[in-house]
Amino acid sequence: MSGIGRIITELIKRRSYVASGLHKDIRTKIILLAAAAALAAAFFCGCGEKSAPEEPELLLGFSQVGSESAWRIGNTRDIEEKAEKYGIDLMLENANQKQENQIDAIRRFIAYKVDVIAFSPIVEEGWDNVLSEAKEAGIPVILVDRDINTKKTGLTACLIGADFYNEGVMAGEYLIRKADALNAEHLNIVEITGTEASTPMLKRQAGFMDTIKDDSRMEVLESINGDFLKSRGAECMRTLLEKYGDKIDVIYSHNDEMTLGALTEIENAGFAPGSDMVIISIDGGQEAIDVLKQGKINCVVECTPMLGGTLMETALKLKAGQQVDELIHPSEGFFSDEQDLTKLAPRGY
Ligand code: GYE
Repeated sequence: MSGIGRIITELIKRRSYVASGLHKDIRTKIILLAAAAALAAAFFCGCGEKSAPEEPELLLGFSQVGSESAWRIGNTRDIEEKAEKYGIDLMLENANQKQENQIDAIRRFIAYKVDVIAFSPIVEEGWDNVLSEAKEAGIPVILVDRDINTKKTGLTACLIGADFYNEGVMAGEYLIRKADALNAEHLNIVEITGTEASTPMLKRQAGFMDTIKDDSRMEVLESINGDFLKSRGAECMRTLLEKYGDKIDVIYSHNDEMTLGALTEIENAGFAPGSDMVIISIDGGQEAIDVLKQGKINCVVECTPMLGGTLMETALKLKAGQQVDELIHPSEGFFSDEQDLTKLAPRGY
């Protein structure tokens, strides 16, 4: 394609995406204006001349789950910042917690012929059709944060995200150490889980349960779905307190938001979180770490949302036709009342 042709196609591709939320007529006018501007620019720059070499470019479509937590907001911000840093054009869509919105977004990315598609699947099932469409269009797909479950092969290039099973193991191991430290004979545990059928929910539960299952001191009273939301965490805690009251010894919550929601309810019910009840959380956002330092949370397993740099590097490799690792886990630790946290650097989310 000629230089001018390429400029026009690119402009139409980009501008029409930006305008996709607008009325169709306005959109058409914007596209025509963009095309006319490109033509005029090409004319005044001197038609037959060789244009300056273009920067290597990449158009990345990313469908985010929503804005349900500090983790998620930090993750979105990091992806935006790293796209800017790597000179990558980012088409970012927020699915507001709905799988059908993610499917629609992926279809739009395919229609706009992005170079690479990335998304954080809200749940594991139900992606075969739309991902087969991306495969047919020849667009590589990167899974960010969460995994999918499929019998088909070759639908995705790789997964960049935390080892959620190991996070559950770290939570369970902390509890075993805590039981030793407390000389506990028996501990009644309640679990507030993340979004049903999502990878972090399934694996954080499995890692924790596998770790404590052979310890006869541990009894799980109930697992209840808090959907990773603060308001649901509070609701779940109210239900659990009404049902079990002071029988509850331990709360294992799959993210900081639900933990923070639950803490208010625990205090309202007259209990001291962190001493009357052991509180274990996951994510490690600043607010939860501050509460841990106050002694109201006992352990926070780290889950880093800073996946943007690896995402951009992987997308560039895929566009260049290079091999990428199928599974990339960031390294993660945990924070607890066993440690001196006075010198801990700001968390950044
Ligand atoms: O723990 C939670 C978020 O998928 C790791 O989703 C992510 C989880 C995170 O909303 O806070």
